[in-house]
Amino acid sequence: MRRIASLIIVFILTASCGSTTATTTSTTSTTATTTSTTSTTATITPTTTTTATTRTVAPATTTSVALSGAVSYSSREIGKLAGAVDLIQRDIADSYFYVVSRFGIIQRWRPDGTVLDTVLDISRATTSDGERGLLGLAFRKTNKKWEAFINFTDLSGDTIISRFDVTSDGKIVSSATPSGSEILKIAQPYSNHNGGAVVVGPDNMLYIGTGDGGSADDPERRALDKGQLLGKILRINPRNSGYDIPADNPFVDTPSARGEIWSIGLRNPWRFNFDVFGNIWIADVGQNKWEEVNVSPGTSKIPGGKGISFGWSAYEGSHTFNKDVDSPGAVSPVFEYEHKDGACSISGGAIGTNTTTSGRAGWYFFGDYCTGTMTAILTDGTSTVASEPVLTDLGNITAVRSTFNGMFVISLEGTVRRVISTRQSSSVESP
Ligand SMILES: [Ca+2]
Repeated sequence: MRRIASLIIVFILTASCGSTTATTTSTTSTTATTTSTTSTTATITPTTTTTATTRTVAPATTTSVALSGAVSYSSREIGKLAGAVDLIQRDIADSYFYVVSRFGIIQRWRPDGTVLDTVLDISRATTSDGERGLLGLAFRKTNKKWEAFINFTDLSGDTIISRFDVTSDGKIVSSATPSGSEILKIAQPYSNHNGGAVVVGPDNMLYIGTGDGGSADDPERRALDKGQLLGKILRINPRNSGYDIPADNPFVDTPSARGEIWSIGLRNPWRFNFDVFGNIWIADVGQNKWEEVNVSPGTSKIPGGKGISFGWSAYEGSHTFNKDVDSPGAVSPVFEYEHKDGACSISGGAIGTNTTTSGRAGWYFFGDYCTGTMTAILTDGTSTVASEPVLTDLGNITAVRSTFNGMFVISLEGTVRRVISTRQSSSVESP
């Protein structure tokens, strides 16, 4: 029974992968799985070292699911921007990539990586020491009008979310206020763990990942405190300046809770995103031992993560951490990996489609900042059913990002590489 349920979830998550074409393809491969479960495991390595210990999640089922056979990976450098931390395609009708540098610069690149122009320069308004700087960018379209949002650290070290108008041809309008109109400011008690992601959800609301404030071990236990904005995913509806709190946010009626909060219990959700079906995928950076990937199911109307606790700092990954706080019902990660062989900090993340990563629709791709390795996992929604190494020697990986037709891995040294997957022909031929 558990097996059937898990296959169904695999199907749902696998189908959550982008275009209609990709969805159709995954349906086919998943159907094939149910009829020939053991015949084509190929080179997929079932997760052996990262089985989540139990909390609210049943033990990982060790189903050997082979969805698409083996793939091989390669990468190709397309361009460089020092301090690169993000890459976004605004719209399928706009082929340019917006590449974000922590030093306060946003460039537009043609898809071949050549620079078209610099569309934003807030280098004088931000400080980029430590984990600070210009950290994230998102675009939103409302009634045919585009706007852009950035997440950056101001000169006092506090987090600012600001807004810009965007012209129909994709230029960010910053002449009046160079760093945009302030939407939200969050005081940062320490220099590290500033979060950094700013994401427009499938419901067209703005989601913001905030770190727990920094230092180490969540010293003021902020991450599970619903009265504080730190250590959370927030959900707001920006106005031209300032914002409204959506009436359907989970804690708007909870006394002493901040209505902006969408999810709690996060340490430093540096990169998170939604797939096209509304599931949320959060790569949360760990403390001393465990890096983690979290998934929470959702829809386009009620995206994943609503009212969910992801555990920190009662838990680091699925392991008890601060014993003086608890988070009953916290969701365990679907995947975690230990700090060994130099691994230290997860940088999420993109969900593959058959357009971006052939043969790996529905898989989640991420990197580690310290080892420079990239990994792909396939989850059934509660645990990981397959994982495989993708590429190594990628530098200090800051993000893995996807556009409408490509997947990219970005390093702090500035290198942006396109990730290429190639399906292998079947290796199960008879002699
Ligand atoms: Ca967690």
